[in-house]
Amino acid sequence: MKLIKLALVTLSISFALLSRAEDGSRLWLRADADAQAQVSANKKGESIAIAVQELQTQWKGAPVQLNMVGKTRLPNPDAFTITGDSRNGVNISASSEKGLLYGAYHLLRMQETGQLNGELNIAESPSYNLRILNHWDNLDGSIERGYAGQSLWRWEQLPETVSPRYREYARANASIGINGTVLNNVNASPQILKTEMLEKVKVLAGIFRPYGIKVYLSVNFSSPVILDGLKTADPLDKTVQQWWKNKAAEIYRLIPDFGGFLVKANSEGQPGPQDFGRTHAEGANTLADALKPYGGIVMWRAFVYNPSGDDRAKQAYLEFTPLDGQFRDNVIVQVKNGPIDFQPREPFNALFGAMKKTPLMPELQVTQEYLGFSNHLVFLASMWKEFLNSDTYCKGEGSTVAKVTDGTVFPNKLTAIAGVANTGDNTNWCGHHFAQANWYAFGRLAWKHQLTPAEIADEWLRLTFSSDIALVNPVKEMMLSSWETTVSYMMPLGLHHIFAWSHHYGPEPWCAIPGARPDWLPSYYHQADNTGLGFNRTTTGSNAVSQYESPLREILNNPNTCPENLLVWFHHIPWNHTMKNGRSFWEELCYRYDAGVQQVRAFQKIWDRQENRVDAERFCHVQSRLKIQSKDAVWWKDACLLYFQTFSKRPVPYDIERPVNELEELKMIKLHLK
Ligand code: BDP
Repeated sequence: MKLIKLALVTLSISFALLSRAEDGSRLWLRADADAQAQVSANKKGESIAIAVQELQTQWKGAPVQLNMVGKTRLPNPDAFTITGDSRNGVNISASSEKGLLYGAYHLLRMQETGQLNGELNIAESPSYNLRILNHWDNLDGSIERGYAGQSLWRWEQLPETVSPRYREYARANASIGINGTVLNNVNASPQILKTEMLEKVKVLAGIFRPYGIKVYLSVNFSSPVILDGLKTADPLDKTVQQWWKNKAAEIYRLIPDFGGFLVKANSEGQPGPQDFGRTHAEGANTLADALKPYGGIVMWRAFVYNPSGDDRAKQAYLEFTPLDGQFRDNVIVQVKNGPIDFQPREPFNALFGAMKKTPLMPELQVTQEYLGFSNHLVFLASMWKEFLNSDTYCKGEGSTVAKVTDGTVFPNKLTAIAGVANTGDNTNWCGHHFAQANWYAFGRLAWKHQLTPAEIADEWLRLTFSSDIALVNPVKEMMLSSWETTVSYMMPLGLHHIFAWSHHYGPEPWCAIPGARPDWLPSYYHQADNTGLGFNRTTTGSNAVSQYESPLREILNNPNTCPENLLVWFHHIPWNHTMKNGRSFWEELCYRYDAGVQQVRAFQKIWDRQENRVDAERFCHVQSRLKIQSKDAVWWKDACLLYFQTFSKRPVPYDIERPVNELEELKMIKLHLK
């Protein structure tokens, strides 16, 4: 008898543990679904039905009424108001179904993060009208720069078989306001536009539609030639124009609310209008004309540079500013936050503010191509806010990047922002549990760029882990310092692109591949020599500073006023240059690398203290990732300091941790990553 009892007890304990097991698959949507709220709506519809169902099962307050109101009251279709009292009766109003859905998710978020205290008086309208994820997913299921498994899209099973994750994906996005998704890689296979692929896209579009998400596709500029054997893809050729018109008609027959095209042209070997002596504007306009009758748009990327040219950081500006005013009104130019390429820290791209007659949309990278893949804990909201808050001075002080892209400074109707997704088919979606916070933060900032990283981290932690302040406070601090920490151990003081060849994971400042494009090698960027370190982009160098407005260009041009965190981005700094704190530049470099290492160690301590507040599965996962991050930070520090020391010929300050690796051994590390 005793034995049986014992067995039962053991069984129930393991059941309890099992039921507490957490694999991260529920993301930030973990509210219990056992509520029985009274919810009514003055209209019927697919999205309203979702809003009603979400509230019925999760809302624990007073009855909720969903009101569809006229456009005069709420002109932005995504906007909503929430009024009333959470204890007596709540009203959510919007002029579209989507708006009501966003209102429902907002109310639930308030409940789950403990922000309800009776009276409700909320009015929200999105910062950007289009809030889009870019998936760099290939048709064979692989993901370029993806670190969370294979693509979510099972092309080989579609259109017949539909994964349950498609709906979960749509729901997660809708809950944070994302309303568009580009399904395939910017290095686009022309095959995506074949009829049989479009039939598959149609199924995804149908699942995403009730969640307010439109589907877009990346297209290859040579599609007319490759798919249908046209003699040319010249955008001014009549047969080519007709081809795009026919293709658009075919797409819209299948997907009436199709969003449009994303195009990477004449960039890193992709075909484009310049192959035919045409401009980016001429290329974009041909596609835009085809989409125009259906309300579709073209997102034309400005990520362009070529090996023979000028300083890579200047090229997008040089190619695009002469075209300002030449694009159709359904074209928006998509510009990466920085002028090079999603580096750990970059100044903003000078195109922001410079294109006065063309709408621009920021492109952020949610996937951590240059920030430790899914091994390092890096909360990117801090980086994105620094970028969005950067002052372009294009219409005087206060013309921040956010304001020049959200319709405030320039009255553009088309406003948008894109994030390169970090999702894959891993159970926890993003590889690292904390990488989910970056997906979340992208959506939240796209919706409301005024939110602070602290507010976003706070919300996310409460939704994803717990509202226990003994967890929220220290872990939030860790998240908030994690980007700066990573910059410190990877590329402090404006260093950039000193990554290992091709995979961009570890350090290889010494990398030299015979015959390689110079602008794909670290020495192009760091310019280390016996006198100092850094790329001279001042008026005595490449003069990239002059692409910025005054007074910013003068501030950047002077090493004494240039922000120190961008010092060697803009200047070749002598090793003995005196920093603001009195240290020499070399010493400061050493201290920054060391600080990065020390901070990751501190993260490990913060996390270990959470053992009793986090389920074992997620706790151990994050703990083991932090170990990797800690080891990698030492690897970065030793590699960079030992290598740059061969130029500086100065000692590593004696009070910081000594190198534990030999430079020659570090140089032999070759990772076989993609
Ligand atoms: C770089 C990536 C490359 C992308 C390219 C792009 O290394 O894989 O194709 O950007 O954005 O960051 O087009």
